[in-house]
Amino acid sequence: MAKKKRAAKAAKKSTKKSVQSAKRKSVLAPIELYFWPTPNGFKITVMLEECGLPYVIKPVNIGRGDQFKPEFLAISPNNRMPAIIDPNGPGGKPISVFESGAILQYLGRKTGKFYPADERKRTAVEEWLFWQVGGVGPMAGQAHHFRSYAPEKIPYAIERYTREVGRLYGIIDKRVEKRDFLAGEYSIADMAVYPWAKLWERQGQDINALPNFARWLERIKARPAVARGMAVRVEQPTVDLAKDEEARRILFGIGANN
Ligand SMILES: N[C@@H](CCC(=O)N[C@@H](CS)C(=O)NCC(=O)O)C(=O)O
Repeated sequence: MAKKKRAAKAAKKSTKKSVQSAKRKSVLAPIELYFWPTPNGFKITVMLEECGLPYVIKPVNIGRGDQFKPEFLAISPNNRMPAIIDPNGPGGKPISVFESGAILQYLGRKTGKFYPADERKRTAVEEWLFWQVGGVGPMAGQAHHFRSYAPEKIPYAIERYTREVGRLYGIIDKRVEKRDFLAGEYSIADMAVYPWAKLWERQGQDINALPNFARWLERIKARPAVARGMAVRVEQPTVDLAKDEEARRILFGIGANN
């Protein structure tokens, strides 16, 4: 009897151990980040670094058309990176997420970090997050396009997007005059704007006219996780759009889904 009891106890202990180890494994299973080193990609590497979440990079070479592959479209139907697969999503089951803003919110909810649960604070973060995804990203993207990549220099387009980016950075300059970060505390909204805003020079902006904006950039840059996130690269040659005609054709011309 004592022998039977001991055996049952040992079996229970071993089951508990393997459940614990399986749990540990699934908790530690890295998030797969579909990534290319661009401002939209860096938003997510910064957040993953800030949260200390394990992740693996799955390169999506957008200059070679990886974004049109069926396996990528299955998780990101808009043929844009970034996207993630979290093997340990809701209910312990995998989940995929596309759109950088949705990914930042998902990771913020998952970790309880940089996306406050308090409704007033959360609403403020969302205002500035959506302001980025609907404004800064598209406008700065068009500024890059017409200033650096368009086959002809179109003064109207260059002026329009350069002026619009200047207007948006002027809004940041006012916003951070009396607070450290866009929504008060450092949040996913700052992480969304920073990788674009740090490229102000390429967007034709004058930083001397934006002293609070410049200090806000420095505050974010000084964070070790930001430095790590912004340093992530892929083990493939990156594409120089200014010199690479094939990449320009794929990105700006006749891609399968454009
Ligand atoms: N709204 C998207 C934009 C993402 C985006 O534009 N990604 C670009 C690189 S920065 C891309 O994947 N481009 C591929 C293409 O244009 O085919 C987001 O915020 O995630």
